[in-house]
Amino acid sequence: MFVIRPSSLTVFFLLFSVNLLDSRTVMGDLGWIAYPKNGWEEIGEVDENYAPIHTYQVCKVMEQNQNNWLLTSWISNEGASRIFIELKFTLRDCNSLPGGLGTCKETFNMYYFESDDEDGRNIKENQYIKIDTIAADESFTELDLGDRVMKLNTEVRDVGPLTKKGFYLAFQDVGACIALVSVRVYYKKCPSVIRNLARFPDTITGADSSQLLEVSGVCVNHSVTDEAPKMHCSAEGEWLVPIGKCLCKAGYEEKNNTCQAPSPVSSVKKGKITKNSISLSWQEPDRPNGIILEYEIKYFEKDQEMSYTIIKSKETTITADGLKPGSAYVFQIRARTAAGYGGFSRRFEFETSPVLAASSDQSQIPIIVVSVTVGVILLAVVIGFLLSGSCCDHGCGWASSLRAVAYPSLTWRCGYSKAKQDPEEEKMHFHNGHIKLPGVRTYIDPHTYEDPNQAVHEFAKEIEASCITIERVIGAGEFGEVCSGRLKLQGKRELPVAIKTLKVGYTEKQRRDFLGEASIMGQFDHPNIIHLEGVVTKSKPVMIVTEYMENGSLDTFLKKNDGQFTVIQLVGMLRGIASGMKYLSDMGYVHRDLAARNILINSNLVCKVSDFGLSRVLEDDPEAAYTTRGGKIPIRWTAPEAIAFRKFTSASDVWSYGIVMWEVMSYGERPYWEMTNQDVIKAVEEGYRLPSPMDCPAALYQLMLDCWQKDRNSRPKFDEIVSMLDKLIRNPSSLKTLVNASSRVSNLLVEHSPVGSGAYRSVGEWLEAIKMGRYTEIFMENGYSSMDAVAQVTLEDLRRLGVTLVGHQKKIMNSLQEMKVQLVNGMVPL
Ligand code: ACK
Repeated sequence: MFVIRPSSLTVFFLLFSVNLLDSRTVMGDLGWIAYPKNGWEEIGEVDENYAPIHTYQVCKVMEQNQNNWLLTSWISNEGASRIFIELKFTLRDCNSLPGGLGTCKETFNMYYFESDDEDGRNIKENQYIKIDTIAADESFTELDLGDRVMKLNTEVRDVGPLTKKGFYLAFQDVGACIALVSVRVYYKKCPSVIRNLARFPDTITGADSSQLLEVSGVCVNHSVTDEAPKMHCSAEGEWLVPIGKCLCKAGYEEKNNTCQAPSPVSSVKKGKITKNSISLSWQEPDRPNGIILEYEIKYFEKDQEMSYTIIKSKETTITADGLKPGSAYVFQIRARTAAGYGGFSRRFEFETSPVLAASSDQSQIPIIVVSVTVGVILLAVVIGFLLSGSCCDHGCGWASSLRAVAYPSLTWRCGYSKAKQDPEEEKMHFHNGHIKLPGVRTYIDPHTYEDPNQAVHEFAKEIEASCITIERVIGAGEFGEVCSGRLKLQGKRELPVAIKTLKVGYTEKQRRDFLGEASIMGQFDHPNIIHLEGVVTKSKPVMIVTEYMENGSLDTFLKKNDGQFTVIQLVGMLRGIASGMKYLSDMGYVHRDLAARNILINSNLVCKVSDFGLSRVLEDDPEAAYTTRGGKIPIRWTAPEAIAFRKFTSASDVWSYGIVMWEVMSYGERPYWEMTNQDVIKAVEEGYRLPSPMDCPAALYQLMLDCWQKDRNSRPKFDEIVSMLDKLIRNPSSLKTLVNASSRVSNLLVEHSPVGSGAYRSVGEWLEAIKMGRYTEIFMENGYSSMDAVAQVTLEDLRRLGVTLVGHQKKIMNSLQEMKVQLVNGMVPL
């Protein structure tokens, strides 16, 4: 059976449980034993289908010293080390039994005994281990009996770790009136899934109720590991915290969690052969798996594989010319559909015609002539190629010539249009693998392009506006509205997308800056970086189209869902952000505006870094403020050296990451609350740091403090942060130690000082001001009658005083911190 967990947070995970025993579905004898024989008895009832209902009852409420046992038969645990037992039973209310009150009980006990086989059946009752005393939520009375309404109770208990192959259960009655209607024994598992192109097997949950099992995924067919794929199977049978991914192999494209592509061309025939050319024809692959858009024909002179030529053709015939006479050539062909390239065919070998010798003594002449001619042709090809690679009209350099050869000229109705080339066929030459298609691993600053339009088309695909359906406006960006909608490219499934638009009447600079973001984003390919689908520049409005993130920006999302996630889920979010940042820093890209508002989160709670800009980076951020040196900087998120002398590096991104950690763990609280930017700069310079958020695991707060080291070289690197978070996720008990409440406050305050020097005249006034006036009396009665006394209040004190609502605790503790911060800032010399 499976249950879909209902959730307003749109976290859809299938939770699986597997029955080891369900007394309701056993058709024959259950084989359970009652001892003594006159204790528990089976009631021989049948349901409407005449199937037996195995109900056991006992009701010795008038007799003293009852000790009635009901032992199940042996139950295999099928390898599970934690099992769950669900009991359904009715229980008689003792008060409704006149005369039975003295001896009548309203509970019974459940036990278990582990054994590898059925031999354990004869063991003594005192060898059984008690699981729990079971009481009814609702007991029934005489009246209910009259109405024939029996109140059925359901109780679930779990047992683990189990170390043997199976176990017995036992139910002990000590004088109650019970009918045990059903017993279901099950274990939980995380069901097999495919995530990020990796297959994760059915996984039985761990023995410990808080244990997360790290499970490695196996890449689906035609895909290879990018970062080792892993997920964590929780004790509840949920898959959590996906890490890493597989990527479709070159020539395969991701579709519905698989990598599908056309099958190889299997039959290739030679046509006309001359001394310099070979014509070929072939048949469409047996399984095209889509519409074939073109074929790629790779050929090289036999034994010269390092120097090959590629021809692209939309037809199933080609002629390879410019070949050496009398030489063997190897050909391989592959087809491309919208899903990408299929595999290459096997190698087909054909030979050009030899040059016939006129006479024996002149036999060397044609060979020399041919050799010289071929040499000259080859030289011309090489020179031509080198020239085309290095000499570009517009000074665009190597990259653009590469693009011209690498991108075929294909235009289709709803698709991408790319650089123009020879219409039907085109040729590329490769030598020693010099022309390498994708795989740019270093970030290229679009500023290095003289023509920004060229940069955007280098890194972003042009989408035709007709492929986009705009559905609604979801927000406002610096350059225009942000909308949600759908993108349907030919041969691809429709995708939900976010669409940033450039408002009408833009200046050339605005257009450049707007598209600059796409030029940057288009260079990244990582599960924790927002994915660019493409741009619309050929029609108006100009648009940037990205993947759609259902839950929007992380700060708003966390504020809306305050307190609703487990620590592991929060750490999962942080791990994703750190992994995206590691990728960016490996690429040499410094973000400069890393903050929860610039992280987007999808329905699976996967976080992705977004908001990549050029000069406008910080102009568009409402948090960014002008510094004395004229730049605009989001002070609360920025490392001191970046504020002071604009030293932005991956290490300053690490500082910002620490602030994001703080935002996440405090569910979107504003860093440094309402302190002014100037006060924040001063406090940080003086060595003050944000205090730990409430209920924050000590290990995470320590990591934040490490990110906020003054010396940027002492801060951890993003790869270290990822490893550290992975370790915590693997070992969730390490997250159980929380920063204790009293040290939380003092972390920010190097010096402790009384709070009440002026801001509020009385405790009542303070509590009223923060709308917590209802607690004034309690505070006063418990000795917190002055602001000085209030300064010492800890979270434990609040709980003791009866402030049990987490929201109220937060409000009071945060207000105390704020007052202390203000006081300390007042003491810091300007
Ligand atoms: O918090 P939000 O809902 O998430 O409001 C802002 C708004 O647009 C202006 O930036 C939302 N937004 C931006 N990019 C995306 C995206 N790729 N998917 C979903 N929402 C987005 C953001």
